[in-house]
Amino acid sequence: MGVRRGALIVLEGVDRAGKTTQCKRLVQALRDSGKEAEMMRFPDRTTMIGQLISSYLEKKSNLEDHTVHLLFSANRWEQVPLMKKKLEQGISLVVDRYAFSGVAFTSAKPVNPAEVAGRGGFGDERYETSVFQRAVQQKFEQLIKDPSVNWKVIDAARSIEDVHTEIKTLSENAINIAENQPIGELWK
Ligand code: ADP
Ligand code: 2DT
Repeated sequence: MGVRRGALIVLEGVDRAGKTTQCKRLVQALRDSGKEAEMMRFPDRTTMIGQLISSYLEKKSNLEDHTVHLLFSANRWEQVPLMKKKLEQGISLVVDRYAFSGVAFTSAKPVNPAEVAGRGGFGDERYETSVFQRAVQQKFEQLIKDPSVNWKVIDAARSIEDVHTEIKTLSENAINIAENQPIGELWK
């Protein structure tokens, strides 16, 4: 019998929902229970493409909307061979944002720029305004209607511990199911 493959576990949501906190907690908990798990995040700002994205997000450079969308996409594709290898080796990947953020953020951009400008907000990076984040949230709500993706909706307005307990249980189930299934492709 071959190695049982790992699961691809993606945490999506608006800024400050607690994704990074929960990804770290989840990887630690999975490891503590003897499972192999690693964390990844997108955008991965460490690569050459990631540095272009980072500069754009920090408003140090401007990029045309389609161009930056494709950079985000390329920034995932450049990691796909490594991700597949790890999954095949039985390592579960806990990923802080993935292609759903790509769709949600780009498609939220038709929000009236005049309305977004000047509103107080979150941090200083591009997209970090409450108006834009509301538009992103609505896009995520559309995306989770897609039955081809195994979505679980988590109420993030609870304590870090309560949210973690739920994510851990759901992830353990997902890992058990994934073990017996071939690696699929997103949106195929
Ligand atoms: P994201 O990665 O979604 O942007 P973070 O995990 O970085 O969010 O969390 C944003 C901030 O909120 C951090 O200061 C974090 O400690 C805090 N935080 C995360 N989860 C919770 C929670 N369930 N309750 C209260 N504060 C939280
Ligand atoms: P972080 O704050 O999580 O580093 O994200 N984004 C992300 C996109 O617009 N398209 C994408 O494909 C991805 C993965 C979400 C930085 C910002 O980048 C946005 C917030």
